[in-house]
Amino acid sequence: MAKSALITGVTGQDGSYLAELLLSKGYEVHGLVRRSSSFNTERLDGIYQDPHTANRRLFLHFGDLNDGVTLINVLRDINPDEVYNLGAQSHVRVSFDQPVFTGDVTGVAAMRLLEAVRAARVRTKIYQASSSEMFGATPPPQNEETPFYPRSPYGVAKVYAYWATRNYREAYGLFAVNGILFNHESPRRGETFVTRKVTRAVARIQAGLQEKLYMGNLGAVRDWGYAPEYVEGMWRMLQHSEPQDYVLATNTAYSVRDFVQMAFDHAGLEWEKYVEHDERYERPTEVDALIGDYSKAKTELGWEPKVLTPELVKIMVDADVQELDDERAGRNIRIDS
Ligand code: NDP
Ligand code: GDR
Repeated sequence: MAKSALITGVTGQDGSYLAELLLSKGYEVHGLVRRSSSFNTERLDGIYQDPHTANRRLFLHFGDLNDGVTLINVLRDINPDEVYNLGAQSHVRVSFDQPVFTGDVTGVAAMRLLEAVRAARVRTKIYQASSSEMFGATPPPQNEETPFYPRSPYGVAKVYAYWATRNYREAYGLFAVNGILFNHESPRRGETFVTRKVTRAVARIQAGLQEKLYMGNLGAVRDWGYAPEYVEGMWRMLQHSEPQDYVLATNTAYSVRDFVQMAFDHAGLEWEKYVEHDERYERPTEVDALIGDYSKAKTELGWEPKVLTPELVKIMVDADVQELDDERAGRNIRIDS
């Protein structure tokens, strides 16, 4: 029989790529979707199946990570083999504006989901979307043994969710794992994260639609990989014989300034002419440098990144240029299939 999976955060960057991956592997895929006053399933357009389609394998359920009763009901109805908890308030800067809300949906909701699994009495494997932001101020390189030192309400919430996951693994013998993922990006990245903000601006400046790009701290160093490869790593963690926690990263380091320069260069533009500083994009406490050591995932899961940051920059700039061309030509299609 085909395996089934429930994905929270299915409408997000990673959720949409993971849904595609699991469908390609023959899974029946269920996604939790928040009710919204406008469509929020744009990233699923490529795989959406009308409810009247015969032999449908993608199912969307209204639900919210802050609503435990619905979580129990959905889990009981589906009885999934695998649950991927990708839902979160995932923006670090915004977590300083909405710290308690972020603590609830990004932190406590992981515990709510684990409890829902127990309450629904389903035997499922569980993936928790943990983050390199948990390492925060601890200097690189960071691996599974590196101590946590979060620097934002988001990071604090993710540490809570990480320990909830480990505790339920140890206390109840659940197959529950943490994927500690370093930044991963794609043409589907939310428009306010730094990579997409930059590549979108490059496309718009090149087209004469935008004059300036206002940025925060250009000195921060990040380890940027390619999202479709990271969702493959999530899946592999749940296929391993033992539940364990893994870092996924590229083990390379570029500053935000490097990223900006590469993106403008790719479009034949001089970045210094367009980029201005705006302190509103600074954070009260910053994470200076994240560089991941993924050797455990390489040895035990055979996982390795192929697309590194310079190629990622080109993929994202090209996609934003194409998207703008399509918009302007009235072709309302997404190009990052
Ligand atoms: P996105 O911000 O693109 O997606 C977040 C998803 O969570 C969206 O589907 C969103 O729904 C959903 N969501 C938000 N609040 C709730 C809620 N209360 N109930 C149910 N769903 C909710 O994130 P990414 O895809 O980039 O990341 C996926 C996960 O991985 C997140 O947990 C993130 O924190 C974590 N992570 C991401 C990394 C990265 O570099 N991308 C690195 C490490 C960890 P809606 O569309 O309605 O807003
Ligand atoms: P991050 O991603 O905080 O690493 O969290 P983001 O792209 O928001 O910031 C990366 C770095 O860029 C600096 N920066 C700016 N950031 C934004 N968003 N906007 C700006 O204008 C800007 N200028 C400079 C930031 O200060 C930071 O140093 C992401 C999220 O996906 C999390 O959910 C995930 O857990 C981590 O990656 C790993």
